Amino acid sequence: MALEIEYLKSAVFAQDFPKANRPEIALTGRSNAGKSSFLNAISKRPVAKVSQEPGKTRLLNFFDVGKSYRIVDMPGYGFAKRATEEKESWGKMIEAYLVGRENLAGLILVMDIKREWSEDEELLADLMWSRGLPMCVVLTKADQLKKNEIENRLHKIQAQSTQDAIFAVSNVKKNGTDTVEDFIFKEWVKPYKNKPKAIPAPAPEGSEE
Ligand SMILES: Nc1nc2c(ncn2[C@@H]2O[C@H](COP(=O)(O)OP(=O)(O)O)[C@@H](O)[C@H]2O)c(=O)[nH]1
Ligand SMILES: [Mg+2]
Repeated sequence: MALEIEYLKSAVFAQDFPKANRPEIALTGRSNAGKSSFLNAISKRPVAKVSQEPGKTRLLNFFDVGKSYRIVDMPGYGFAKRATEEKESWGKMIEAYLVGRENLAGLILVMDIKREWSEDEELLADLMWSRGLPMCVVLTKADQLKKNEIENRLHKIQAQSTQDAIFAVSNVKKNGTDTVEDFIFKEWVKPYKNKPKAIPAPAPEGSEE
């Protein structure tokens, strides 16, 4: 089912992030992996062009999904040609968000189905693991492979990554994209909402309210 996805804002620093009042799902992957196309595939209307505007490609772009959660489109990694300094600032921004964002509920790692799991993907997986947060892997451009090749790639990436939740999709044909969205909603967003709120510390005995 297509979703109401609305661009909210772009930011780099935590003080500029929207209020942490909804669970957020980070969307990341190499540039050209198909992040924006994936966002568009699950959306009623094209929204991802926002994140392709010059200047916004290096920011965290926050999108509201219906009334229940957010997707945060992150800048693509793997800019081999970029200056080291720039790559470093990218890393710091991503890490600060993934490590520090209190309402982060999961990470969607988007990969071209023809690419191999690499050190970059492993780093992201480690970050999520260290926080005890879930992730899934979305292999895009499945329309470019035959059915048995898709199966082979799924097995290979699973062996390389040791991830459990791996999906093959076609953003252009919208094959498998809704399955991913259903999974995120059922496994990450709903449980987050039902998570018991932290119990406030009791007032010290004899204290007046
Ligand atoms: N054939 C095919 N092309 C795709 C798919 N997803 C993305 N693309 C193409 O890959 C290129 C990069 O996609 P984009 O969504 O901009 O990647 P991003 O940089 O990760 O946001 C574009 O030319 C897309 O049309 C897919 O599932 N199948
Ligand atoms: Mg993009």
